[in-house]
Amino acid sequence: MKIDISKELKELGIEQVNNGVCTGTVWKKTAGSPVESFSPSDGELIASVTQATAADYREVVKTAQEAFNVWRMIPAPKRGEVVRQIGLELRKYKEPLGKLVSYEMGKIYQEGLGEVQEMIDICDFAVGQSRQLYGSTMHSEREKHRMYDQYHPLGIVGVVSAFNFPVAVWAWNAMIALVAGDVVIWKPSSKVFLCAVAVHKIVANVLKENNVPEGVLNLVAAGSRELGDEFFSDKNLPLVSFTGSTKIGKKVGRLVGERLGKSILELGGNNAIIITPEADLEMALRAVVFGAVGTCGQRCTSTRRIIVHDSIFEDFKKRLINTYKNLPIGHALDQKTLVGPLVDKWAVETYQAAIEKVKEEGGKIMVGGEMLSGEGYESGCFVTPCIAEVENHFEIVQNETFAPLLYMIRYSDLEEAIRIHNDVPQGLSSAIFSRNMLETEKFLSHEGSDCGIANVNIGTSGAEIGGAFGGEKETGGGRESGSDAWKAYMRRQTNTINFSADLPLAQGIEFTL
Ligand code: UN1
Repeated sequence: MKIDISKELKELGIEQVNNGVCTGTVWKKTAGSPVESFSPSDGELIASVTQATAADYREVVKTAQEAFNVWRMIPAPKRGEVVRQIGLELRKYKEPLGKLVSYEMGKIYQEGLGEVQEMIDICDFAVGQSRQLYGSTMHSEREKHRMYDQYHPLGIVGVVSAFNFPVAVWAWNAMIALVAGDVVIWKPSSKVFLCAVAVHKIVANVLKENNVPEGVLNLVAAGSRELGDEFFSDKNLPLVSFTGSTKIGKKVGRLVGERLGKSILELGGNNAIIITPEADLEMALRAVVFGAVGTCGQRCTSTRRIIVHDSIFEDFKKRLINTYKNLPIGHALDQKTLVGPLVDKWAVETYQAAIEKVKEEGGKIMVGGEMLSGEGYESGCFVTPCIAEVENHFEIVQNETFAPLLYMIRYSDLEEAIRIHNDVPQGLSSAIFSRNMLETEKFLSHEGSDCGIANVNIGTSGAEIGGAFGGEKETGGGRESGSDAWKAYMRRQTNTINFSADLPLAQGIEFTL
């Protein structure tokens, strides 16, 4: 199937060969090697991006530093006004950008649109936040003293985003960073450079109109060969927000930690849904299927495991298998498709290797797991989503496979279900389906889910931007997006002011000269 998106590419300003470095409105011709971007839906070459070199990066850092000195002095609500306009501009480009996300990354168009909507939503959130960068005041123990804390801008925030959310993750970080008075250098995944170029073309209109200095929003499109450790070790970046695998995240945490920088790590998940006998099974079914096959199983919040009560296990399994057999798999931009391709052939190989491992360890494949070929599947990136009956302790189950591979596990009492649920190294998202308050409250209590996100009668993926997003254990502990996640993008300062004629010391210490 051929779907032409040349009109959208033109609207977004994507050329055949694009520069990979931008400091806001100025694009820089770079000397790095080009990266060609192919659509996993039809294997067609979309366009290419010339990568930044380490020298280009250093230049960008200089521009960003100068920009920070100006940007931090602009009042936060005025910074919010720029973000408000970015939100309006994104609304104008929602459809073409959603299409490019879908075509370059492979998620279905509905999810592409949803991703741009997340960008718009975080802009709205950040505008409000720009007037709410609240500190606290506290009563001093000393007479005629006042204490408070306040939040100051941090500096340059490095944002590394993964291929699966080519635009939204940047927005969660960048829009909050902007209202916080920070400047941003974005290093996107090399699998989806074009999406990043398109985003920068869109925001350039707003930056130009508002005379935002060059260096406030920067793009450095460089793979790890062009620019690897230097980015994380760079003392010029007080904060690095990294989204990606646990394996690379551990290295990032180490490199940033060695220089005592701050990091927000948003790493792998191994998200599970507990389905109790008191669940609405139709609702649970939709949630599980969307969670497991949405974005072809390539969300960090994708449902990887379902822990189902013995009494409903066979019934639920039957319903799931039936649904899986009828899932429309195809081109991500075909409106009928519910399951698009995996991001590339390498992902297909990883998927197949995982399925082999499941079998080796004694798991039972119940449906799917094949690579598709023939008409409509020429790109070699299409697979049938798989369900396997397994035991939680299998090594493969303990690891995140970034593909539509769903594990079914049985339980007989809720304590056991929660124990199985928590018995993995990761701790991102989790859910329970039940209409029994005693069960759901237990799941949300201290002895319940150990994840950063815990839902009731909602699946594991598709979190709203208003909450803090992130997870515990090997998920890295970072929080992005809503709630008070903004605090990580600022430095806190405690201030004590003496308006008496004396100098009383805290803790009642006498020190007379
Ligand atoms: C990710 O996969 O890195 O909750 C982010 C969700 C989306 C974000 C996922 N809002 O599924």
